[in-house]
Amino acid sequence: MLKFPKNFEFGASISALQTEGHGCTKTGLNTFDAFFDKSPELFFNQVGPQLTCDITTYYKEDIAMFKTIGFDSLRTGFAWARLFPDGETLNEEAVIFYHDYIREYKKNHIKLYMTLFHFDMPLWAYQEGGWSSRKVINKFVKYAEFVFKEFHDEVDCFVTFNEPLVPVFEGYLGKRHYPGIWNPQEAIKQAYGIFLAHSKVIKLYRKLKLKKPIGVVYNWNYTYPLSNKPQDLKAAQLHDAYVNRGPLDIMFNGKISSLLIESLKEYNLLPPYSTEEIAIIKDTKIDFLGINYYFPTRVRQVDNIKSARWGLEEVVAEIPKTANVNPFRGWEIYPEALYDIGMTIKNEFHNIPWYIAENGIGVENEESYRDQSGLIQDDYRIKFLTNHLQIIKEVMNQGSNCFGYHMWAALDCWSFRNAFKNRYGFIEVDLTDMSRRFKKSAFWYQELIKNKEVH
Ligand code: BGP
Repeated sequence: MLKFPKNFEFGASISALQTEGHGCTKTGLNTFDAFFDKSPELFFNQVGPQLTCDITTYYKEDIAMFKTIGFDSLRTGFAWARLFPDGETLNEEAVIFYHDYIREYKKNHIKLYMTLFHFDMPLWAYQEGGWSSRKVINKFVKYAEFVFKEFHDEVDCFVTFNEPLVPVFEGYLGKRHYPGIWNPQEAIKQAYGIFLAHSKVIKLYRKLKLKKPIGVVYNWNYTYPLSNKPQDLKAAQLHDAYVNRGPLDIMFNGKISSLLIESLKEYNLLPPYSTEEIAIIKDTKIDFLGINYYFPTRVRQVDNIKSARWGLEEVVAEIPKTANVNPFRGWEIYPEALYDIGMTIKNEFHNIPWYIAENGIGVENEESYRDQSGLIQDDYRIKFLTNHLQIIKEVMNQGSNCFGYHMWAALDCWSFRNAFKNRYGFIEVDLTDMSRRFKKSAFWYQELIKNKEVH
């Protein structure tokens, strides 16, 4: 049995785009709408982001169910395109909606984390150049300022970005996000823009002298070398510098590691920041760090590198044949990485308060696990969570300052490209009539939260 401290927060996370759809108020289009419009065949069962689980209609019922499970806290977010559909004009209806929505969490005593940006770039912002445009960054800061002034008193914690580099990797080096092209130069420019936007928002927050904690949520797919060969150890360092520790160092400590600088210089990709921007980035201090953890990355050096256009082309990620893998999502299951993450935060990031902002397992066809009473017997989820919580407790015992755990997701919701293929929730959503129903794991989590004990 594992006993967690009384004030350890257990909860779950969701996001605006994945739960709101286009219901309830008018909303501007975002890049996923454009992506779906252009290539619906790329989305599982051709289901786009317009509907999702429609939390804007069902939020009272949903939040009541979250309360029944007993969540101490929950993270969702604001949709920039809903609040400012054309980037300039405020959508008053959306302001009313968010007040009602947030108050419902308050009424149910659920501490609320609100994210400003969770992959949902308004289409106008993309058309104006996305994060590589200073104009877009300034509009993002204005949107943040509005949110802070309007909602500060009701929200408990703010998050600037969820997984800041994922839209960059998936949009400019992969196919899962818009525009789905391969362009490392543009990817790097977009990434630099995101770091700057994050720092500018924090600077504004400090200037406004707001007191609620503000942080960032980073997906830390902890890097391991596939072998002990020196070239693979080097590949792991490089991967870490580009993907994990490097970006965190910029956002957290305001510094770019020398390894990253060397590699960026080699490929002529050094940051285009002005002196003033560098000063803003250096000055950035967050209050907490959220970690999304699903899987580790195991890497080796690419054989025969010929004409790499950026450092990560020197590195390849592979899942060993012996690894334990979630067959539906193709992600390795390796809870032990949480120990390494927690110790790295303790030793290299000033032991800042951190929490698991997302962790969970997506499973296809959960219908087949339904018992005679109709309950989905998701024991695989209970096992997955137990194994991860065990490691979290171990690293806490070593003094790492972890204060909470949010499971992805509070309820089944729409996922980028995968739509409703893999289900993640404690609560199932029947898309034919939108009815909700607890899964077995919800009752297990309810018990766990009540006693702060994992059996
Ligand atoms: C994270 C995202 C979430 C969620 C989760 C599950 O990267 O922050 O929004 O979607 O992954 O991944 P997926 O939905 O792609 O299976």
